[in-house]
Amino acid sequence: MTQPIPAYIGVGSNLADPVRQVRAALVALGGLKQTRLLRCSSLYVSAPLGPAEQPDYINAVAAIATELDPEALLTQLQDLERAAGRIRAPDGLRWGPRVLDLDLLLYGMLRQRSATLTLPHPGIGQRAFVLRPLLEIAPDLTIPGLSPLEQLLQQCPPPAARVLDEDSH
Ligand code: ROI
Repeated sequence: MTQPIPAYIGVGSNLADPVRQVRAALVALGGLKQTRLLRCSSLYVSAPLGPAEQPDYINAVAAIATELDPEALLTQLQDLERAAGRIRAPDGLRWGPRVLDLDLLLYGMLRQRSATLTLPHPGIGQRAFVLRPLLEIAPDLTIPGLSPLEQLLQQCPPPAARVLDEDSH
């Protein structure tokens, strides 16, 4: 039996009722094989990073413990994206709106760079919509190769991220 590895998943949506999409994705992560859901952040709202002519995003981060290897976990995440109706855009439409985005942010302390998967996720240190929820559920986490979370967040460029007022949904 392999030892479960703690991993962090970034969840994002700005189409087709994003709050519902993100909540459903957090539940779905708990249902992945050989995987346990440890913690979920609050939901956060942020303006789009990338082209501005798209709706605001809802983001969250989940902590899981998984016996899947990183590539198998990535495949499972892509299956969930597809099940939610995500269509991978051709290259020209990079950074366009999406129904569901599941990013493998961290897999234990693993650092790797392959054609399919870079860990830690590139951009993790410059995105408030990842750092804020991560700080909420894992304040003491160290990202291999990067400064402490709090410091990264202070230096973070826009867009900012704020907690969603759950009462208004
Ligand atoms: N912008 C925000 N605010 N949140 C996201 O999750 C997000 N995801 C993306 C791009 C298009 C880069 N912009 C985003 O993939």
